[in-house]
Amino acid sequence: MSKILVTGALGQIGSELTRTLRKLHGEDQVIATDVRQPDLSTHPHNGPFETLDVMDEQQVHQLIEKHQPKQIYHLAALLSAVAERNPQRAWDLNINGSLHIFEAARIHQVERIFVPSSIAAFGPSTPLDHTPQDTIQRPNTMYGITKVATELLGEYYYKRFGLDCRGVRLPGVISYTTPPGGGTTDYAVEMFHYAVRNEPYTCYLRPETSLDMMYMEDTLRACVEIMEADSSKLKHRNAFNITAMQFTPAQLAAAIQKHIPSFVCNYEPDPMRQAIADSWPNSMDDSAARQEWGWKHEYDLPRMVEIMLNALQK
Ligand code: AKB
Repeated sequence: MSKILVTGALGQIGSELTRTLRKLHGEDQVIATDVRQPDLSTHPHNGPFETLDVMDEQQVHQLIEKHQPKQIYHLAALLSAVAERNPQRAWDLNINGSLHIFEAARIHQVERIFVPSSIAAFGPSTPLDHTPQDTIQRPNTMYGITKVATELLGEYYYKRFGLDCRGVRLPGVISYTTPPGGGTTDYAVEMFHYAVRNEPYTCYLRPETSLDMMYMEDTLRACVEIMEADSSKLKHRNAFNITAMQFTPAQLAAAIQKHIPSFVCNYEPDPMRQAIADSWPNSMDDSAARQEWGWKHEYDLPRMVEIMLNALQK
C-alpha cells in the first residue's frame, strides 16, 4: 500500500479526513501533519503524526523525502475571515505554502495531490445564482485570490509536469467534531452549539444571506472520490464546483427551531464578513462534478440539522 500525507490534519476537515483515510488505507499508511501539536486528550491520533509548517520549504522537502507518500491531501490554509484580517500571512501560507507542496511533490514523484478550492474563488462579478463551473473568477478577498491562484497552479503542475492535481470548490462545511476556524461560513456551525446550550445566538451575517453548504460526511466522500476518480473521464480535474444545500441564516435558524422551538437567533451583521459572503455565490451549479465523476450529495438541510443536534446534545 502506498502512503498518504495530510497537511492541516488538525483542522476541521483534516482531522476527520485523516480518520477516514486511515480507515480506508490503514492507520500507519496515513501521515498526519500540522503546524500545531495534537492535544492527545481531545485528539487521539492513532497513526503517525509529524509537525510541519508548510511555509518552511526545507522541512516540506525533508518530510516528503522521508515518507515518500504517493498522495498528498494539502489542507493547510488560512480561511476567509482571518485571511482578510492578515492578508500578507494568508498569501504566505496559502500561496507560498502550496507552492512548496507542489514543488516537493513534483521532485519526490508524488503521484496525486488534492488541493481544495472554495466558493471564495468567485467574486462579485460572477453570476451569483447557479454559478457555472467555468465562469468569471475575479474574487475581491485575499482568501479568494489565493484560491484562484492555487487552482491555476494545480492546472499548471498537471500540464507542465504531469503532477495529477485534483480538487473541489468547497462550500461551508458543517460538522460537530472539530470546530472550523476563521471562516465566513462558521456561523452555520456556531448556531448549533448555542442552540443546544439553550442560548440565543447573534449571527454576524444578515438573515437573508444565501450560501452553499455541505455536511462533513459528504465533504469527506467528495475529497476521497475525486482522488479515486477515473482520470480519463475528468475534463476539469481540479476545482470542481460541489454543493449539497443552500440556506440563509434565517432558514437555518428556522430548521433548528423545528427541534428546539425556544431557540432565538439575533442578527448583528459584521461589515467585513458580510461583504465577503455577499461576494460569494448564492448557489453553485455542480453538474460538471456530477457528470465527470459521479458526485452526489447525501445530506440535505433537515437531515443535517437532525444529525448535528443529536450529536451535540449527547
Ligand atoms: C470560509 O468560510 O472561509 C470557508 C470557505 C467557504 O472556504 N468555510
